[in-house]
Amino acid sequence: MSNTRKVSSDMNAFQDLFNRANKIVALTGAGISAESGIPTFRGAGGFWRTYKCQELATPESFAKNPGLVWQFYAYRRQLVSSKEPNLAHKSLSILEQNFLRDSPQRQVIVVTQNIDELHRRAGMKRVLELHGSLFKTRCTQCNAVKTNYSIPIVPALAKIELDEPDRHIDPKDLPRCEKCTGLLRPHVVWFGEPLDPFVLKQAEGLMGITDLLLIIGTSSVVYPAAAFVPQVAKRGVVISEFNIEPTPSSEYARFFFKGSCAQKLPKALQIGETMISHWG
Ligand code: BV8
Ligand code: ZN
Repeated sequence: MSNTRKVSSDMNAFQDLFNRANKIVALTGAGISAESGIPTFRGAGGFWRTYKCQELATPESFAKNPGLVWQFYAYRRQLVSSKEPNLAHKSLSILEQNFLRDSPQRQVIVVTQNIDELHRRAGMKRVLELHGSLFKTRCTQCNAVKTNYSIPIVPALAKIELDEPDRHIDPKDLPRCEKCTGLLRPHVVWFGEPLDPFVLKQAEGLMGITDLLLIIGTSSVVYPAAAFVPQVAKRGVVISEFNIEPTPSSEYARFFFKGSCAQKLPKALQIGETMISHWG
């Protein structure tokens, strides 16, 4: 028997399953923030100035040139602070509110690979950030983790332009720890670094109990996040993917909704125009 299982884009069939799901997990990636004007990691968005994002987002790059890596993150802090969550973020937050109000036995939880905090800014309460946040710093000396929303984070990192030449910043002018004056780094998970074991355990726990997994705007190439999908599929749980193109996760998906998730998600989650317009 050939295993070419038919993947469906039947919205009614999806909604029938959606209406019976009680523990919905939404695994999100950079694509959910694309319509907010935040470039993704793949395709054109994969570069910052002449550098591949994936090469800058490593401990080696930071050790070699902390000033350049800080320009990359300061630019993204600046950009994200000037953008807004889009309908995809908002539909998940509205769904969470609707469940809390009307059917508390139903839950939706976001497990995100993104570090832009747009889910939180859209009002989402239950968000697990797998890779940290643009707006947290960690001291490389004493490990103190701090939230920091200042734009610029330090004067030397003010008004970073995408097309300006790389600045040569004296390390003493980079973000420093208030407690021990150690050099601060973004509190994010770089390539080659392990995820926080506690966060990973929580994510694996959620993947072990979900009865509907939504995969939204992720290329499903980054591990260990990408490994959650086969883990859930093995339990026979329905997986629904929202993306503009197929990904390695598509083979596990029962539903695939091709297109921008900002368009497809509100409809799939039955979030009406009025609810969105009244949303904070
Ligand atoms: C680890 C924070 C082990 C930083 C991020 C070989 C060598 C070295 C390492 C590896 C290797 N092979 C595998 C690895 C492991 C590596 C990895 O997976 N590499 C990949 C690239 C092959 N993983 C790691 O290194 C992880 N750690 O494995 O540690 C270990 C254990 C013990 C001890 C030591 C080590 C850490 C991974 C975390 C890296 N940090 N972010 C930062 O952001 O600066 S990941 C980074 O990529 C972002 O978080 C981003 O979200 C994530 C994944 O990308 P996506 O979110 O999927 O975004 P992407 O741009 O790729 O795709 C966008 C999608 O949206 C596309 O599909 C597109 O079609 C779609 N889309 C676009 N527009 C829309 C849309 N969809 C819907 N609507 C739209 N409008
Ligand atoms: Zn310190």
